[in-house]
Amino acid sequence: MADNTTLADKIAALKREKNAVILAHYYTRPEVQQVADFIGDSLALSQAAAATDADIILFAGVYFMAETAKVLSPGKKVLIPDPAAGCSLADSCSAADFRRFRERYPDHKVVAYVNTSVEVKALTDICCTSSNAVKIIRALEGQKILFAPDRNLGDYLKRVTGRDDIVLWDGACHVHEKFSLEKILELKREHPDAKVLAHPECKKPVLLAADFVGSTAAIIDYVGSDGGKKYIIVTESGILFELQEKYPEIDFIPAPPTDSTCGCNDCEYMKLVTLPKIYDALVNESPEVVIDEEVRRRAEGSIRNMLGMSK
Ligand code: CIZ
Repeated sequence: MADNTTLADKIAALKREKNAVILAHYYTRPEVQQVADFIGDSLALSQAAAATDADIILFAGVYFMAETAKVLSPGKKVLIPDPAAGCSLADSCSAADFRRFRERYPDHKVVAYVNTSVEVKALTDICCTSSNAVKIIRALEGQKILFAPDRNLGDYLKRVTGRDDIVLWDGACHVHEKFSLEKILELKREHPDAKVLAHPECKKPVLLAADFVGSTAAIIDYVGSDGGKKYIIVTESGILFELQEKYPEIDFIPAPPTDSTCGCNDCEYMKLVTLPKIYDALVNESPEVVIDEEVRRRAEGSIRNMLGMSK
């Protein structure tokens, strides 16, 4: 069994040989982020997928992200190292249920978070990510809006934009829902000099206790511009790798989930992506993401609408 360093070298050689690019999400394992050509949130990764001239995109992330890359680059081979890397948000919103839900609001613009299946995106007018959701909702002033699938992000959007009338789907991210106000307050008592930075998929009481609320990219940027020395980070623990790489002199304290006395809050799906699986996927050029062309075409409209509004 090769060690991680050897595997990383082999992965680099395979990428060159096959003109492949690895896109990795901030929530993946540190050693996975280290072999990536591009690390980012789902917005930046979808922009990178749309722009790359590689023949193969290996998506180190969860399934809906790889699907988005395939939608934007249908002529390329898109590989997902572990197709079981799902998403509780995407799973909370089946296309059949969503279609029925949408039919109840025929005069509403349908805005769906990218954390949805390609079939749900095909039923959507405009996608959004946590990086651009506020901007997209604000751009729809005067129009009725249906937002899916994250009720916490949706509730946050209502508060920030003053749009109380947004109709919400009732889904949640199983990782962000596990943060509790009690644990955050405990950490604040232990570290009174630390600011709390939270992801908008967290529940309202957690967000109200935070000094800053933003996407992973926004949290990383905030630390860069804030000038603080200590932060309590309330999102999936994978982000700590990028934070520590970028700001080694700063102290980051990961917030634990409710059901733990210590440790980080991990997304088990993101952690399914490992170096051996990346290596195997590049060798075999499989598992590959395959999407029905009609569904892909319809989903592409909602993603391109988002990209157009995110410039
Ligand atoms: O949009 C993403 O990539 C997710 C899932 C989180 C974030 O805020 O970046």
